[in-house]
Amino acid sequence: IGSPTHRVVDVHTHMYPPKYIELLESRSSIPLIRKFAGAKEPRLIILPAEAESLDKTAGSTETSSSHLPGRPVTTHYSSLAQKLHFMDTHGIDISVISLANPWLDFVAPEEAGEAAKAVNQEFASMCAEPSAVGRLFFFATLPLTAPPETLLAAVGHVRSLRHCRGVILGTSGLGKGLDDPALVPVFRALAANRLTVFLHPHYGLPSEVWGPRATEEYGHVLPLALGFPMETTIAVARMYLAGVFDQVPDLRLLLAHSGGTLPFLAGRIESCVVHDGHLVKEGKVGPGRRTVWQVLREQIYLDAVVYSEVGLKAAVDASGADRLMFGTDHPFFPPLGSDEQGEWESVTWNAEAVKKALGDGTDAARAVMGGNAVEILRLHED
Ligand code: 5CU
Repeated sequence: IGSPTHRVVDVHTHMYPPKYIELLESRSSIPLIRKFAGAKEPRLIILPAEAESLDKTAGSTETSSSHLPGRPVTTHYSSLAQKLHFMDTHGIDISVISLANPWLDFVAPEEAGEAAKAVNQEFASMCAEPSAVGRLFFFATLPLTAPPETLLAAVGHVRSLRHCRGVILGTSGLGKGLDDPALVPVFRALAANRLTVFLHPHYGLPSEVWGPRATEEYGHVLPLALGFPMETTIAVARMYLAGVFDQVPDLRLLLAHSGGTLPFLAGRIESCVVHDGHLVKEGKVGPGRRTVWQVLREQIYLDAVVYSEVGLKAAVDASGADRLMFGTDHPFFPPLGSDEQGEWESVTWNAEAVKKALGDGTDAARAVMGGNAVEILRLHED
């Protein structure tokens, strides 16, 4: 896909570095990595919806891998050489790697600061490897469970790391979501240091929503296809309603999965705001109010990980083609019927969606495939 003048950049691509893998291996409740008798690779079990099937496996003799909870931990999760091979296979020039969910959300407050330092240092070292220089940048991880001073110190630490361009953040914040006033100083510090926040879901929706048949019969489809995007949508809507974007106008958010359902639902959010008697009475719907549409075009970027030109066109219409950036979600969604060392159809679907939505070889398509990321994340500065 790439050429010397038109870089292809993957802004949504994860890694679990060795220290983090060790941490997950040492755990007995989710998130964890566990070996199962008869299975070649250990399994990574992270999603709340997977905890139920983990419990069921405990009392079962079934060892067929399609019945085991989670996903196999292959070299794609932690190996730098494998990441570079994946990039080469798909014509990706530059990747902005990030720790995958659930980051350090579960780490005890007194351990979180050191854990974040270790993980961020591992990312910094990977990006500084001779084979990776100029090809890898990263979004760092914050110790959100740590005391406020440790958390703010972590922002200071990551801003000094040469290849760091932002931080990856889940939706739980300090435990009360991203509309928590206590997070505003953190957002201010990130904005002041030009660190983009890559907002990524993990928790989905409560498992009752999926009904009693989901665990046995529907696999990962409902939590991943619907729970993840709704979680992101709700988190950003809450930030908008709390006025976070006005309080921190320099804050820049890159939303995973093309903003969840935000491009599709922004009009409905707007209508509900304007027709809410309570908000109107409180003067929150006055002439100075920035609409959700404005915030989408001024403070929000979207990745292009939506697998279809239909969703991608909505993202372009909402945020503009100059705010969209290609991504793969590697190492998630490997091909199940072909060699993992070859092409991944999950990647091809996203690249095809860009071509179909914006035209093959157009300036807009090239911008989404890499030009936007180079500018927005300053990837020309090594
Ligand atoms: O397959 C999955 O569970 C995931 C995940 O957990 N996180 C992600 O970014 N994509 C897929």
